Amino acid sequence: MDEFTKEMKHRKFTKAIVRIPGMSLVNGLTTASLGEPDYTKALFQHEKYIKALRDCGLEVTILEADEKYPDSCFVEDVALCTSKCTVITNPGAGSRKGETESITPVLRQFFTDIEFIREPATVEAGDIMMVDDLFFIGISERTNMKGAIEVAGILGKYGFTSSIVELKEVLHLKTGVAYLGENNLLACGEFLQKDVFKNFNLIEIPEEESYAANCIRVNDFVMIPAGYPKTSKLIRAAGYKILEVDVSEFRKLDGGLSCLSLRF
Ligand code: CIR
Repeated sequence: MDEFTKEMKHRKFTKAIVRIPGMSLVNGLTTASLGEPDYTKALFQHEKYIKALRDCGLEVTILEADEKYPDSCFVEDVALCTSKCTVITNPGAGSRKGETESITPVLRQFFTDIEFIREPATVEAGDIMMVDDLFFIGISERTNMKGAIEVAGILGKYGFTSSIVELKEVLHLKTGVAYLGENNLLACGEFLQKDVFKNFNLIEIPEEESYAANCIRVNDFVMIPAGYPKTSKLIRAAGYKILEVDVSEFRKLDGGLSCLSLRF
């Protein structure tokens, strides 16, 4: 398939929202044993990330750091932005619940239809993967079944369909899978064997590069984390242009490329 056809078939994004990491970032939640993030380096990497989004053609809204919430730069988790509505989530992580308050007025500027997930339902949008009009919703330690059912109900109202996927090994669904478009799905670990993904053209990410399974297709490019040569080669071989961004400091907090922005 040529580049032109690819571009036409994939949802075009025009905007992104990011939040500058605060100094409290070093106290963010993590299961990784990679040490504390270097704040100065994280800020620098974040700037480059914004530049990459702009290079993909997006207009980027940059929110100020919020020191109260160490993980608040991972904006993806607090809202799901679709072509028709936005859903403000209710993060499963206790320390992240308050992050939704400050993102709501920002999203009101862009969306007329705003929906909310409320206790006892919990959802983090890192668990939601969009595949055109179909949304895969992961049940994880952060997104519970009630949350997944609520999101699916909301999406249904807007004409979208949903499919629920249980995950065991990783933090969020999109930690281990990424939809590139054109039926191509990057996957690693537990996701390689899941029935729900069997009709995709699976691009298997080798275990040693599993962090790079979290990539994002943004218009004509696939943004991928820097330092994963096998993944880079696989994505190029599938016909995509890539933009590499170093996010090593965010990896130390289990954060991937997708988590650092909302794209719509
Ligand atoms: C957390 O544990 O919530 C953050 N340290 C990382 C969030 C990563 N978000 C994502 O994968 N969507």
